[in-house]
Amino acid sequence: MDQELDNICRKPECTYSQTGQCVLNNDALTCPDRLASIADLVASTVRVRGEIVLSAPVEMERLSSSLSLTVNDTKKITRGRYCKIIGILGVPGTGKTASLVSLYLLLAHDKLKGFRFLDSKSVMAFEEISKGARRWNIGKLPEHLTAHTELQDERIAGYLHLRLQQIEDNGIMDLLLTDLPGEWTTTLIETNRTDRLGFLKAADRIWITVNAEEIEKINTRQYIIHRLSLLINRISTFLEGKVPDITIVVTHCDKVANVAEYLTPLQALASGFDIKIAPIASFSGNDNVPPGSGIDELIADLPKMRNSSISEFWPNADISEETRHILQFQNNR
Ligand SMILES: Nc1nc2c(ncn2[C@@H]2O[C@H](COP(=O)(O)OP(=O)(O)OP(=O)(O)O)[C@@H](O)[C@H]2O)c(=O)[nH]1
Ligand SMILES: [Mg+2]
Repeated sequence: MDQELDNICRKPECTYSQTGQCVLNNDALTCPDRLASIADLVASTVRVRGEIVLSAPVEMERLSSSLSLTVNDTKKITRGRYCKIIGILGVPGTGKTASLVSLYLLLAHDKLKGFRFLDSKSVMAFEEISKGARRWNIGKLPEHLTAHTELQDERIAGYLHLRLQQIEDNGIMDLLLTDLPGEWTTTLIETNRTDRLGFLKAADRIWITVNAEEIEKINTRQYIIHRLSLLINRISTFLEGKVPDITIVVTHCDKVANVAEYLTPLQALASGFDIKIAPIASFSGNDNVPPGSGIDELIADLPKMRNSSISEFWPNADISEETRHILQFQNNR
């Protein structure tokens, strides 16, 4: 504090030099007890005010008010940081949102094998979609633990963000996962509608959810498999051969035994990319299958990127914009 201002008042208890306020509420410039000249006081006050003003707060990332992240929001996260984009497709009710809820709840309870939660820029969105599952106390599993997904803007994909750490080597991985309404997949299959699927061009992985119960039932099996093959072909055509690996995520595996054998013929559709099959049970009413089964394998498979030098979680080397698919996608919008 300025030495001059320690002696500006006749009263020893005066705290003007600390607070800038007279304890007697006198105007500082006309106070009868002041010692310093008005000119000194004005000059010193300006200096003191300069000193006591707090430094500007560190600018925090501000994300839009919608719960999931917009492409613009993701720019703030992807700036200088490699994020893996996971595009999740699947017709309504096949368990896209449930898989995200299950992943989030496993992380929240520190039960995702091999990983720990570090951060999320979309906690509120995860909280929102997890509400139903949080209310479920052990007992009979309700038919619907998640609500049908609806977007604020029916044409723009929203993203959910997670930052995870792999326990084995402390590597950090940022994920941006879409939570889309199933109709986006239905219209891709039925009418080849692709205008709102541009984000797939930036995807590092595509998950396609399918309900194991519908594969198990003989009367729906062939129909579902046929539609899955149509979907994979549509994606492949849309992405003009630059297709990331696809994982067929077989949900509801708490309810039926393994149905993967019926899906393996679909792997023949992979040309220049891989098709993997991953059974999961996002929730479970079956004592023998813990809720969240298979989610850890799904996540552990993500760092294994095909044909990529970026196989480690968090590469130290700078990545040029040309090799960053999300940046290309953002720049081309
Ligand atoms: N038992 C069990 N139930 C599941 C599983 N996955 C999803 N469900 C149930 O199936 C319902 C539909 O799942 P959602 O995740 O909402 O389906 P979605 O694919 O997001 O559907 P849309 O948002 O309509 O496209 C949920 O309410 C869950 O109760 C699972 O692995 N096991
Ligand atoms: Mg949904």
